[in-house]
Amino acid sequence: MFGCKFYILVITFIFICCCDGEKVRFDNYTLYGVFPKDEKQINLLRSLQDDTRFDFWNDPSPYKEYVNILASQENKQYLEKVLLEHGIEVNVAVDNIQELIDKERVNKYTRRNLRSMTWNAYYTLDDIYSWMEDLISSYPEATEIIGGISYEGRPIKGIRIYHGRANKKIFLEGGIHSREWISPATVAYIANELLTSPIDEIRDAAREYDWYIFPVTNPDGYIWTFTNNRMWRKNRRPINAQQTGVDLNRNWNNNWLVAGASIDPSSDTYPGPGPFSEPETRTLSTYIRSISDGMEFYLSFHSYGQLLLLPFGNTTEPLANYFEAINIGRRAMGALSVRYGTQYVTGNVAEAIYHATGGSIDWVKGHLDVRLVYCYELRPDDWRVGFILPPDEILPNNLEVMDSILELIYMSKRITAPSAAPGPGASFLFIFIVGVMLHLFKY
Ligand code: 0X9
Ligand code: ZN
Repeated sequence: MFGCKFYILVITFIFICCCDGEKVRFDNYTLYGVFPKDEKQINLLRSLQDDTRFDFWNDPSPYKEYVNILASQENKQYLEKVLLEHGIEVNVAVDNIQELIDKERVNKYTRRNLRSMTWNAYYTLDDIYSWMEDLISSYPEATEIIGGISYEGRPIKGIRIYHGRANKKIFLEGGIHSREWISPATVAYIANELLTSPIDEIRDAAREYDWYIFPVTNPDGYIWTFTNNRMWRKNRRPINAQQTGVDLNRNWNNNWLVAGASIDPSSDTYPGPGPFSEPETRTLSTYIRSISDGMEFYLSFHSYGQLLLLPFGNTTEPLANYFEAINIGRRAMGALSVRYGTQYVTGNVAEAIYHATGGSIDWVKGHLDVRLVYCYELRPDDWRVGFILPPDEILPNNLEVMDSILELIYMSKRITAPSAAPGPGASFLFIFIVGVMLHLFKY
C-alpha cells in the first residue's frame, strides 16, 4: 500500500516538473521558411496545420509568400518529406531556434528608476507593471486603470493619460498573444513617449486625446513565455486534464468560430468553448464598452508580418467605413516607412491575411461606435526571423510605429467622417440622377 502511494507521489512529482516547473527548450528545433506556389500547395499546408506536432507561426495565405513552420528534431524529416513530395519549396530559416531565443535580451527594471526601462531589451510582466506604477506616480496626467482580470487572477493593468480637456479617446491593446513580445514593448513605448517626449507633435497628441493604454492584455500567457515556454500564444486556463489555453484573439463575440479557428483544444487557435468564455476577453470587453463613448481609435498590436489590418475577418467585403479607414491607414503606413523604409501592407483581415473571426478588432468595430479600428502586425516581415525579433530592432520598430500613430491622428482630422447618414433628400437625388442617366443611355 505504502509502495503504491509512493509511486503515485513520484509520478505526480514528475508530472509537475514536466508540465509546470520545467522550461521547454527548443534545442535543434528548426524554423522553416516554406514557399507555396499555388492554391493546391496552400491547401496542403492548411491540412498540415491540424497536425499539432508542427507549430505554424503564420497561416498559409495567397497574400503572403512564405509560411514559417517550427519542427522538433524528431519531426523534421517527416515534414521535409511531405513538403518535398508535394513539390513545395522549403528552406531552413534557423537551424536551432534555441540559439535565437538565447540571444533575446531580457533586462531588469530597477524600481523608481524610470531610465532603467530601455528599448533595446524585453521585460517581464512584473517589470512592466512596476515601471507603469512608477510612471503613474511621476506624472500627474497618468493614472492607473484596470481593464480586467486574467484566469490566474492578475489584473490587466493599464495607464490612462488624460490632461483634462480631451473628449476623444484612443485605446491601445497589446500582448493578447503572449509570444509576440514586440507588442507590449511597442505599447509601453507609446505610453512612455506620450508622457516624456519633448517633441511638440507628440505632446499635442498626449493633450488632445484621452489615452487608454494596455501593454499586456494576456498577463498569464506573457509570464508563461518567460518561465516555461517562449512559444506560448494563448491564455493559461486549463481546458481539461491535458490541454490548456484559449486563443484570446478568437474568443470575442463576433462571428465566433466562423473562420480561422480550430475546435481542438491543443490547437493554437482554439477559440474556447463559447464566445467570451475567458475572463480576459469577458472583463476587457466589458471595460472597453464602459468607456467606448467618444472612442475615435482602437489599435491592437500583434506580430509579425508588417501589416495594418482593418475589420473584418469573415469577409473581404468593404464593410462599415472601409474606404475611409483604408485611406487613412495607407497614409499612416507611408509615414511609417519614411524613417527606415519599412513597408507595411494595409487591408482588411480577410483580404490581407486569411479569414479569421472572433478577434478583438472585429468585436470593437461590430459592436461599438468606434471610428478607426486597426490591428498592427509589427516587424518583422522576414521568413528568417519570425517572432524572435532581435532586440536591436525594438527601438526602430517603436519609432516608426509612433510616426504612424501621429499620422493616423493627423489624417483622421483631415479626412472628416460624414457627420450623418445621407437623409431622404440625398436618396431622392441619387435616384433622380440614376434615372436621368438611364434615360440618356436608352436614347
Ligand atoms: O490571427 C491573429 O489573431 C492575428 N495574427 S497573428 O499572427 N498575430 O496571430 C491577426 C488578427 C487579425 N484580426 C482578426 N482576426 N480579427
Ligand atoms: Zn497575434
